[in-house]
Amino acid sequence: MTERAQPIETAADLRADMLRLREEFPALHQRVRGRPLVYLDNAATTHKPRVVLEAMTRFYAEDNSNIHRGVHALSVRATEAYEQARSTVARFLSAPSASEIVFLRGTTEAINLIAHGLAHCRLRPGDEVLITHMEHHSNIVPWQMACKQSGATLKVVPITDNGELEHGAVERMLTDRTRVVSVVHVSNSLGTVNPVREICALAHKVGAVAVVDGAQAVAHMAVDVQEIGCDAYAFSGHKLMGPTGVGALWARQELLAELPPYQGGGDMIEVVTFEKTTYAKAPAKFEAGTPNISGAVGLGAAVSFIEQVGLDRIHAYDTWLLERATEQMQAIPGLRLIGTAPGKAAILAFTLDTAHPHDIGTILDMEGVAIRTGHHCTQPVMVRMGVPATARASLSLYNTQEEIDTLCRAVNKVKEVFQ
Ligand code: C6P
Repeated sequence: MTERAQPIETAADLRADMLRLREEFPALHQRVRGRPLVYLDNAATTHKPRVVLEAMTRFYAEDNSNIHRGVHALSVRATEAYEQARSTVARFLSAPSASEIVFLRGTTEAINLIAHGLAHCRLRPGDEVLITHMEHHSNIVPWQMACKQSGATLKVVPITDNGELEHGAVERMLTDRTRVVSVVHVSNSLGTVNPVREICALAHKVGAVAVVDGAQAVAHMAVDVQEIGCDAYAFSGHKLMGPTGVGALWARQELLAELPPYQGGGDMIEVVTFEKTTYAKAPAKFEAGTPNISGAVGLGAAVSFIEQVGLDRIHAYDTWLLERATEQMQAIPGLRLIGTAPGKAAILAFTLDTAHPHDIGTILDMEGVAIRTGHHCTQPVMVRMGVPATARASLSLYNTQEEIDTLCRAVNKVKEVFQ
């Protein structure tokens, strides 16, 4: 059988298709403060397509039951739906096995689990944990806690003025005492895309565990954990068009086997007596209690939605929109973009010479434009960049060129007000 050639999609086709997809997101079609909503706070959380909302409603309407516990039909269906979502997430990350996917509350809980576990089983006084200056607090504080508990030292890779890791710094800072390297894939406050593949290879040269915070990456680029070569990868469902309160940790089988359980309770055990308890194998070992079943189902639907759209196409559209937004924003006098690394993701953090970021956010809100302002849970980045806070517009596949125009018009309005 001869293979039919796929028609080549033009940039205009891609834009038209993304515009069609926008129709799938009910929350986008509303007025805020009398104006059409322009939602540019996607790094904080994304809106949900109809398929995700429907999958969760259908789960509650038809299958609702606890999992791994019942022999009745609904429990079997609920278990199947939950485990199917695990397989979907494994495929999405190109993980070797679904049993390496642990469902948790999100990135924060995933990094806490790893840090807590490594503090117990690997870290000793004098060991070192290497992170970077652009980490989200959820990839700083758990390691500080782990270091405090174990006597290890936290070391921080410096960043440049444009928001990149200092050239050669990771290699320079690794020592034979480095046990963990934990790095953000895409910075939420700078947009920088870190060379995680190279960093993981360097970490492995000194025998360190390589952890990647993928919270901002998964919605914007194809992630293949085997290709990256990390030992653990964490992400949150809600930044990927899935529900809040659910996310996933992928970690190598051997690492999951070595880590102690994070919490004790139902479904994570083999045998319990008052003298001794033996634990189930991963992932059950890390999923004590009734998990967020409908959340996992919703996450599975979100991942399938993203896969169907195609991350290569999403990336191409993101890049197009980011280029336009960057060009337009750079033309606004007194606007400083914070984070200008080459190849950055679709996150535009900025300050204005005349207005505080919170004032920018407030005036933009009056125009129906939703952005985030503040330190974005990356206080060290603010200190490094010499700003108290930034305003941040973060893009998603459903944003349009017209919305970028509205953003820029609204920023100009802020300038007028604060002239
Ligand atoms: N960043 C932002 O507005 P949770 O809260 O667990 O879903 O994700 C935490 C997290 C971890 N790493 C990075 C790089 C992140 O961006 C986030 C969440 C949001 O930027 C809320 S602070």
